Amino acid sequence: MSTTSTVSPGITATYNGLPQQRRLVTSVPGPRSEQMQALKAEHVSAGVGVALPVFIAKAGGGVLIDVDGNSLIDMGSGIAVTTVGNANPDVTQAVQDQVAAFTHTCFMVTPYQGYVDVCRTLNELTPGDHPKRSALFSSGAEAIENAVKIARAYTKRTAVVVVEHGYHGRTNLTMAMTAKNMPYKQSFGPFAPEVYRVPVSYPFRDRGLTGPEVAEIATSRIDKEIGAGNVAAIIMEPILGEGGFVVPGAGYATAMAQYARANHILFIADEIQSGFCRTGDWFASAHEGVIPDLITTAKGIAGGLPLSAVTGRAEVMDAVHAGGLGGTYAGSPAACAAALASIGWMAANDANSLAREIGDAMRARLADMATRYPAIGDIRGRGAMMAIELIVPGTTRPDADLVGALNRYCHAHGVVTLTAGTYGNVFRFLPPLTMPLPLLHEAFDVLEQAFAANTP
Ligand code: PLZ
Repeated sequence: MSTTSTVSPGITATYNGLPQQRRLVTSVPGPRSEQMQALKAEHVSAGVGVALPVFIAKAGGGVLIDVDGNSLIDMGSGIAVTTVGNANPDVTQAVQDQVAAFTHTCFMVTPYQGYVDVCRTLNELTPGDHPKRSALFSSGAEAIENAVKIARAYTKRTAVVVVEHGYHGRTNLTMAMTAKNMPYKQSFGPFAPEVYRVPVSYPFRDRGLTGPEVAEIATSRIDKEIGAGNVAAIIMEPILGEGGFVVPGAGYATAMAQYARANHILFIADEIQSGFCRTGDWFASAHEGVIPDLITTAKGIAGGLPLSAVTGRAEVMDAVHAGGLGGTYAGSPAACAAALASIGWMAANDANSLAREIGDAMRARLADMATRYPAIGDIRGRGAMMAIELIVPGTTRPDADLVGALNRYCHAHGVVTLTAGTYGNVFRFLPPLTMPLPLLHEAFDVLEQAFAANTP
């Protein structure tokens, strides 16, 4: 094993006592992580993969500390979850207070105030000032499942329209709604019926078509192949997350929402990845001024505790019979306490400005790199949700191998990065909003070195 020794130059900040620096004291993964990885292979289903087999002991600010003592820069936030920072002190305090008082009652048996407070907060924060209601669940997929249940109960229709490159989860219904086969769907069918997929605006690959032009193709497809009168809901991510941070062309979401309204179809925004200040607004729907009928949230809502929600028009949310929505752990007291603390932190710290500042820094670094590395075909995203799509220079042919090589380089050099995209050729950046800017720049220095080492 080769021992490397890399320490960030001149970074003195700490977060929760953790020095905010990249520090490598072993190879990555180190020997302890390798031992743990062997245990994992022995005891954990092979179906559960890991992107980087480095076992984590502590985290906070902009770093993950592994069991070998390496300090890695966190450019993923556990897939857009720890937006307020890992082990954010406000969140840990609120959770500790809550679990010391009671851990669980089941809201459907004997309720508690935290659940109601989270719903009220969501009703206030989400786009639109119409009367709203919310319901809480545990995972993103569960929120999507429930949004579909609610939409079907309200409209008394069954068809659900989703878009190409969309991702909505791994349960049976949400697998059907997710576009990409590998690794999400392969060998897991049959899938839920009445799910239909239409084109989405993908400016980099649409050969000049505008957002409204792609929406026209999509809505005509709905008319001709499904029949608008059979459709309960159109569901889309305002920025496609797993699909590669595709930002649909201006006017696409608006046109889809208008078509939905004209045909008494509910328009549902899946903000599970894009919500809660990630894009520089509380919700990414706001960038287009779209007011969804229902909105699903999870991930960044609760600083790392499992919580998800469906929020929407009161008359829609109340159309379900009493007892029709729930779940043993849905809206658990600890997760509700974490959500209230996280949202409170976002409001008190102007998290949207932090996201925009981080986004501006990332976009500038990536634009600069694009002048030297023509494999960067597209730079896109909003706020602290930014990505590059890599192609064979001079074409739009996806270069997934290069993304893989860059990803391995970043991991080996102490930067935790994530990939994405239907073609596997997107490199995405989702730092926590507590990331110190010098550390963010260091992560991009490493990325630049990765390009230099892996391109001609
Ligand atoms: N909708 C928009 O991004 C989760 C998936 C990670 P769950 N995305 C990360 C993986 O490989 O499983 C996601 C999302 C959008 C729904 C979901 C599903 O959320 O909490 O993972 O169920």
